[in-house]
Amino acid sequence: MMKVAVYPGSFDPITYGHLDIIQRGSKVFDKIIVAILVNSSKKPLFTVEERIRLIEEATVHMPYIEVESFDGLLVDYLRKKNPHAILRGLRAISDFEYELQVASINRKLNEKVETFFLMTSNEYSFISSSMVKEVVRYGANVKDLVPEHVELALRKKFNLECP
Ligand code: COD
Repeated sequence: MMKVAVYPGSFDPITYGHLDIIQRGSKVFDKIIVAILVNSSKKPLFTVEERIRLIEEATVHMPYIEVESFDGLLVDYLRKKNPHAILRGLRAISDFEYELQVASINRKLNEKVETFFLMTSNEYSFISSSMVKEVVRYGANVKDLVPEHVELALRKKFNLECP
Protein backbone atom coordinates (compact mmCIF):
# COMPACT_ATOMS: atom_id res chain seq x y z
CA MET A 1 0.00 0.00 0.00
CA MET A 2 1.25 3.46 -0.86
CA LYS A 3 2.32 5.41 2.25
CA VAL A 4 1.23 9.04 2.07
CA ALA A 5 2.16 11.94 4.38
CA VAL A 6 0.75 15.45 4.50
CA TYR A 7 3.39 18.09 5.28
CA PRO A 8 1.43 21.17 6.40
CA GLY A 9 2.83 24.62 6.95
CA SER A 10 2.97 28.25 5.96
CA PHE A 11 5.98 27.89 3.62
CA ASP A 12 6.26 31.68 3.34
CA PRO A 13 8.61 31.01 1.56
CA ILE A 14 9.99 27.46 1.30
CA THR A 15 13.55 27.12 2.67
CA TYR A 16 16.32 24.51 2.56
CA GLY A 17 15.08 23.47 6.03
CA HIS A 18 11.65 22.52 4.60
CA LEU A 19 13.26 20.84 1.58
CA ASP A 20 15.50 18.77 3.84
CA ILE A 21 12.43 17.48 5.73
CA ILE A 22 10.70 16.67 2.41
CA GLN A 23 13.74 14.82 1.08
CA ARG A 24 14.27 12.81 4.25
CA GLY A 25 10.54 12.18 4.64
CA SER A 26 10.53 10.65 1.17
CA LYS A 27 12.71 7.80 2.47
CA VAL A 28 9.81 6.80 4.73
CA PHE A 29 6.76 7.82 2.66
CA ASP A 30 6.00 7.08 -1.01
CA LYS A 31 4.17 10.37 -1.53
CA ILE A 32 4.28 13.69 0.33
CA ILE A 33 1.55 16.27 -0.07
CA VAL A 34 2.91 19.69 0.84
CA ALA A 35 -0.16 21.54 2.14
CA ILE A 36 -0.14 25.32 2.51
CA LEU A 37 -2.50 26.85 5.04
CA VAL A 38 -4.52 29.64 3.39
CA ASN A 39 -6.18 31.48 6.27
CA SER A 40 -3.26 31.78 8.68
CA SER A 41 -3.36 34.44 11.37
CA LYS A 42 0.17 35.34 10.29
CA LYS A 43 0.17 37.92 7.52
CA PRO A 44 2.01 36.19 4.66
CA LEU A 45 4.50 37.90 2.35
CA PHE A 46 3.71 35.63 -0.61
CA THR A 47 0.23 34.76 -1.91
CA VAL A 48 -0.79 31.10 -1.82
CA GLU A 49 -0.33 30.89 -5.62
CA GLU A 50 3.20 32.32 -5.34
CA ARG A 51 4.08 29.90 -2.54
CA ILE A 52 2.75 26.94 -4.55
CA ARG A 53 4.83 27.98 -7.55
CA LEU A 54 8.00 28.42 -5.46
CA ILE A 55 7.56 24.95 -3.91
CA GLU A 56 6.81 23.34 -7.28
CA GLU A 57 9.94 24.85 -8.79
CA ALA A 58 12.04 23.69 -5.81
CA THR A 59 10.72 20.13 -6.11
CA VAL A 60 10.59 19.58 -9.90
CA HIS A 61 13.12 16.76 -9.52
CA MET A 62 10.98 15.04 -6.85
CA PRO A 63 8.13 13.14 -8.57
CA TYR A 64 6.68 12.00 -5.20
CA ILE A 65 5.68 15.54 -4.22
CA GLU A 66 2.30 17.19 -4.64
CA VAL A 67 1.58 20.77 -3.61
CA GLU A 68 -1.85 21.89 -2.46
CA SER A 69 -3.45 24.50 -0.23
CA PHE A 70 -6.10 24.13 2.43
CA ASP A 71 -8.40 26.40 4.36
CA GLY A 72 -9.73 25.84 7.87
CA LEU A 73 -8.72 23.04 10.18
CA LEU A 74 -5.94 20.66 9.26
CA VAL A 75 -7.96 17.66 10.50
CA ASP A 76 -10.81 18.50 8.11
CA TYR A 77 -8.37 18.60 5.21
CA LEU A 78 -6.86 15.30 6.39
CA ARG A 79 -10.27 13.64 6.38
CA LYS A 80 -10.41 14.26 2.64
CA LYS A 81 -6.84 13.10 1.98
CA ASN A 82 -6.74 10.23 4.48
CA PRO A 83 -2.92 10.12 4.73
CA HIS A 84 -0.93 7.77 6.97
CA ALA A 85 0.65 10.64 8.88
CA ILE A 86 1.25 14.34 9.26
CA LEU A 87 4.91 15.18 8.64
CA ARG A 88 6.56 17.92 10.72
CA GLY A 89 10.11 19.08 11.40
CA LEU A 90 11.61 19.86 14.79
CA ARG A 91 14.36 22.42 15.19
CA ALA A 92 15.10 23.76 18.66
CA ILE A 93 13.51 22.91 22.00
CA SER A 94 11.34 25.97 21.42
CA ASP A 95 9.61 24.15 18.51
CA PHE A 96 8.80 21.24 20.77
CA GLU A 97 6.19 22.93 22.92
CA TYR A 98 4.26 24.30 19.96
CA GLU A 99 4.50 21.06 17.98
CA LEU A 100 3.35 18.99 20.95
CA GLN A 101 0.37 21.29 21.35
CA VAL A 102 -0.57 21.13 17.65
CA ALA A 103 -0.10 17.34 17.49
CA SER A 104 -2.20 16.89 20.63
CA ILE A 105 -5.03 19.10 19.36
CA ASN A 106 -5.02 17.29 16.03
CA ARG A 107 -5.18 13.92 17.79
CA LYS A 108 -7.99 15.15 20.00
CA LEU A 109 -9.95 16.30 16.94
CA ASN A 110 -9.22 13.09 15.02
CA GLU A 111 -7.77 10.27 17.04
CA LYS A 112 -6.70 8.29 14.00
CA VAL A 113 -4.11 10.78 12.85
CA GLU A 114 -0.44 10.42 13.89
CA THR A 115 2.20 13.11 13.58
CA PHE A 116 5.61 12.00 12.35
CA PHE A 117 8.52 14.22 13.41
CA LEU A 118 11.93 14.49 11.83
CA MET A 119 14.77 16.22 13.65
CA THR A 120 16.32 19.04 11.69
CA SER A 121 19.71 18.49 10.08
CA ASN A 122 22.37 20.45 11.98
CA GLU A 123 23.24 22.66 9.02
CA TYR A 124 19.60 23.79 8.66
CA SER A 125 18.60 23.99 12.31
CA PHE A 126 18.71 27.79 12.43
CA ILE A 127 16.69 28.42 9.23
CA SER A 128 13.16 29.73 9.41
CA SER A 129 11.04 31.51 6.80
CA SER A 130 10.70 34.57 9.03
CA MET A 131 14.46 34.82 9.56
CA VAL A 132 15.08 34.51 5.81
CA LYS A 133 12.62 37.36 5.11
CA GLU A 134 14.30 39.58 7.68
CA VAL A 135 17.79 38.90 6.31
CA VAL A 136 16.77 39.63 2.70
CA ARG A 137 14.87 42.76 3.68
CA TYR A 138 18.10 44.26 4.92
CA GLY A 139 19.96 43.28 1.79
CA ALA A 140 22.06 40.34 3.00
CA ASN A 141 22.76 37.18 1.06
CA VAL A 142 20.59 34.09 1.71
CA LYS A 143 22.02 31.72 -0.88
CA ASP A 144 22.75 29.01 1.71
CA LEU A 145 19.25 29.28 3.18
CA VAL A 146 16.88 29.13 0.17
CA PRO A 147 17.07 28.03 -3.50
CA GLU A 148 18.09 30.73 -5.98
CA HIS A 149 14.59 31.24 -7.45
CA VAL A 150 13.24 31.84 -3.93
CA GLU A 151 15.93 34.43 -3.22
CA LEU A 152 15.05 36.19 -6.50
CA ALA A 153 11.35 36.19 -5.60
CA LEU A 154 12.17 37.64 -2.17
CA ARG A 155 14.32 40.40 -3.67
CA LYS A 156 11.54 41.25 -6.10
CA LYS A 157 9.02 41.50 -3.25
CA PHE A 158 11.27 43.88 -1.36
CA ASN A 159 12.13 45.86 -4.53
CA LEU A 160 15.81 45.07 -4.17
CA GLU A 161 18.38 44.86 -6.95
CA CYS A 162 19.44 41.36 -7.94
CA PRO A 163 22.97 40.48 -6.73
N1 COD B 1 14.49 22.41 9.85
C1 COD B 1 13.54 21.47 10.12
N2 COD B 1 12.20 21.70 10.06
C2 COD B 1 11.81 22.94 9.72
C3 COD B 1 12.73 23.97 9.41
C4 COD B 1 14.12 23.67 9.50
N3 COD B 1 15.05 24.60 9.27
N4 COD B 1 12.02 25.10 9.11
C5 COD B 1 10.73 24.77 9.23
N5 COD B 1 10.59 23.48 9.60
C6 COD B 1 9.36 22.73 9.86
C7 COD B 1 8.56 23.36 10.98
O1 COD B 1 9.01 22.93 12.25
C8 COD B 1 7.18 22.83 10.67
O2 COD B 1 7.06 21.49 11.14
C9 COD B 1 7.16 22.78 9.14
O3 COD B 1 8.52 22.79 8.73
C10 COD B 1 6.42 23.98 8.50
O4 COD B 1 6.91 25.18 9.05
P1 COD B 1 6.23 26.61 8.73
O5 COD B 1 6.84 27.60 9.63
O6 COD B 1 6.26 26.85 7.26
O7 COD B 1 4.68 26.37 9.06
P2 COD B 1 3.85 26.58 10.42
O8 COD B 1 4.54 25.92 11.57
O9 COD B 1 3.51 28.02 10.55
O10 COD B 1 2.49 25.75 10.10
C11 COD B 1 1.47 25.67 11.03
C12 COD B 1 0.21 24.96 10.53
C13 COD B 1 -0.29 25.58 9.23
C14 COD B 1 0.52 23.49 10.23
C15 COD B 1 -0.84 25.05 11.67
O11 COD B 1 -1.01 26.40 12.01
C16 COD B 1 -2.19 24.46 11.27
O12 COD B 1 -2.32 23.25 11.15
N6 COD B 1 -3.18 25.32 11.03
C17 COD B 1 -4.48 24.92 10.51
C18 COD B 1 -5.61 25.22 11.49
C19 COD B 1 -5.72 24.09 12.47
O13 COD B 1 -5.95 22.94 12.13
N7 COD B 1 -5.54 24.40 13.74
C20 COD B 1 -5.53 23.43 14.77
C21 COD B 1 -4.12 22.95 15.05
S1 COD B 1 -3.04 24.29 15.38
